[in-house]
Amino acid sequence: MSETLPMEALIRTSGEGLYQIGEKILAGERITPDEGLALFERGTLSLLGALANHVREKRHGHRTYFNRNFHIEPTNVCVFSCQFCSYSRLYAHRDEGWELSMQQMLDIVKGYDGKPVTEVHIVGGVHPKMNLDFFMELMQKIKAHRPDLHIKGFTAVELDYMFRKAKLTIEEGMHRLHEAGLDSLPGGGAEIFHPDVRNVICADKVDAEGWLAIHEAAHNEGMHTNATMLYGHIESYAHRIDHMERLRSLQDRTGGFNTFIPLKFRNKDNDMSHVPESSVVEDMKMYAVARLYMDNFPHLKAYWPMLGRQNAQLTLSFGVNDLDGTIDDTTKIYSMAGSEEQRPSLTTAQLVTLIKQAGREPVERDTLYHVVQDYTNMDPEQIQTDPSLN
Ligand code: V47
Ligand code: SF4
Repeated sequence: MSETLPMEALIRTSGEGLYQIGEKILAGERITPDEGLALFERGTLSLLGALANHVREKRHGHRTYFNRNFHIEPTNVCVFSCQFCSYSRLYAHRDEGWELSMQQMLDIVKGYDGKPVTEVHIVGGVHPKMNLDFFMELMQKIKAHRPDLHIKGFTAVELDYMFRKAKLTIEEGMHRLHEAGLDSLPGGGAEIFHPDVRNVICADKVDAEGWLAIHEAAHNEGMHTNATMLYGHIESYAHRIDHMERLRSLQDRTGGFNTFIPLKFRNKDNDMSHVPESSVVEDMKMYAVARLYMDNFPHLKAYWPMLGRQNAQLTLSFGVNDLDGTIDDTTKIYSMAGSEEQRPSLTTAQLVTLIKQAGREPVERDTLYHVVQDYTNMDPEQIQTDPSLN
């Protein structure tokens, strides 16, 4: 644990208003939307970092999670036209994109036979012809081949479209996919909930209420889900707080969220390329305030392919306790948006080293945060040379 005395000194000198907020956080009390806004507007990086680190260490010590997963992106053909998306192609231009067949996706899964991955993350564009029946069959076939593989799949945007096309209620659609083998939902499609921003950056897809209703239905079905926020473009701090407040309220009701994942907007080759990207200082403030505001979310994740591995390493001092996974994939959603990571993949040894260099303890988890293996006392060289670990 870090010492509290220097932090108390930091809080005492942080100025009118922030002092009380800091005291509240140290006492384990929830902060209000206005207090969250004050932290964004007036909190220095050192104050926010110290507070977020305090909360993180109180909850998780030095433990830093990652998992071993792979991604399948069924298609980048999409009926929607989000302004920030560098990856999708409209159906009329589908010859410029890709559409994987059932067999091609099963072959990707089979390519991991004998490898110690615990999760497949399935997410893609909203293809007008890939419907609920198609994806139910995919779930069933993946589970028939590898029953222990956790399937985390489909953003609320994909699900909203699928269920409406199948003329099913959210509850019925969710139940059918769950029965077919879907285990949990990733957090994508949330972007910024506030309509003033949403109507500009992704006007035509599911709105905030729809996104939240889908996650609530998944929670009621007994599934866990994640939540994201696309930050660092045209939104204000107040919009970020509004977004986090809606998620925090739903979590109070259901307790079904595992992880909050702020996603840094990247501006390459999309309709928002004129919008500058956020600075590293802004990124760290974002993670720190997320840790302080989202007090009922157990985990805060930095998705390293988007941030770059060095900045992801830095977030471990600003509240983050999860770095997603080894990933090992052909994920294009980020590389096409300008991420440094053109083909995101880290070996377990590289991820363990990254975490240890930040003075933290690397722990491999499964999707639901059960410990698979604790690497704290393992030498990265030993991991690198052990075939069962790579
Ligand atoms: O919703 C799209 C984002 C999300 C850009 O739950 C962009 O474990 C930045 O949600 N710049 C999909 N971001 C991916 C996602 C995700 C990723 C990793 C883990 C999990 C999880 C979920 O990607 C979209 C959108 O917010 N995105 N374009 C862009 N230019
Ligand atoms: Fe389609 Fe998702 Fe891209 Fe929006 S972000 S255009 S929903 S693939």
